[in-house]
Amino acid sequence: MTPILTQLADALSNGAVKVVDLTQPLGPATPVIGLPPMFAASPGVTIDQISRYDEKGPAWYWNTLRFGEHTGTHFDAPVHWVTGKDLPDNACDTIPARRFIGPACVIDAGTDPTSGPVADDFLLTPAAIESWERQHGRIPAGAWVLLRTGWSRRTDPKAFLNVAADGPHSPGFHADASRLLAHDRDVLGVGVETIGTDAGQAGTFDPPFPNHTIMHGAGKFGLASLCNLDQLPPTGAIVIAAPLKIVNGSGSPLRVLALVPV
Ligand code: 23J
Ligand code: MN
Repeated sequence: MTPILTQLADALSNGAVKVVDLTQPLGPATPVIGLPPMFAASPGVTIDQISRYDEKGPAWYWNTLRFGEHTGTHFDAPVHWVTGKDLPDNACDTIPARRFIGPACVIDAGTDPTSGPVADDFLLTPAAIESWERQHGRIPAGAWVLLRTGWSRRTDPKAFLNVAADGPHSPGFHADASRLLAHDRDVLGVGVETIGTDAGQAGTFDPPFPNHTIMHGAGKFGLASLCNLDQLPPTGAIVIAAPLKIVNGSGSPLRVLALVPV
């Protein structure tokens, strides 16, 4: 009997398992979330050169980075939200590393027969989750639930943020869907292709930003601005999403990798 990780190493080298990168590039062009003007804004990315094989460092190249914790493809820790502020192990440096890895359940918003094609204000409902489960099986405890909307195809930042006079419009979760996933399925967290894990209009919902409120209040995580979800099967992939070990960090840009059987 071949040891399980030797099997994995063999599968990676012979192509039976591929690695899919679910991460967007992080740079000055990375879009940042816009909040109503009474709230403080998160800065965009700046990358300043320290040296590049020059008089400031003749044999080395390196940069100074500046960005908000919640920039680009990033992780949301429970401490990010007021509902998760007093939970144990709720920050980037204290979450047990075991909780960064789990099976992926990929829910395609565009193929749900009851909702039709993905509208800008699409919300995943408990009924859509239960319909997915009838086809693919029950979402296991400790899963990453990834909402596939195709939103990452919006490469123009204006279309990606999709801000109208009444605020941003982008898909997300109905509050009852977040409750089902966090409380009844005990997921690790949810991942989305949009700028944040709440719908664009979620500031107007009851409660405001219900996915953040419910997920983080239950000690669950978020993954925002994912891409390449179309390369994942509905079940069968493993997702690794480990944030930087920022002391008391509320979140972090990260590299999100999926191991996918071919
Ligand atoms: C702060 C306030 C509202 C939201 C967010 C941050 C995020 O989406 C985030 O990146 O966590 S909706
Ligand atoms: Mn965030």
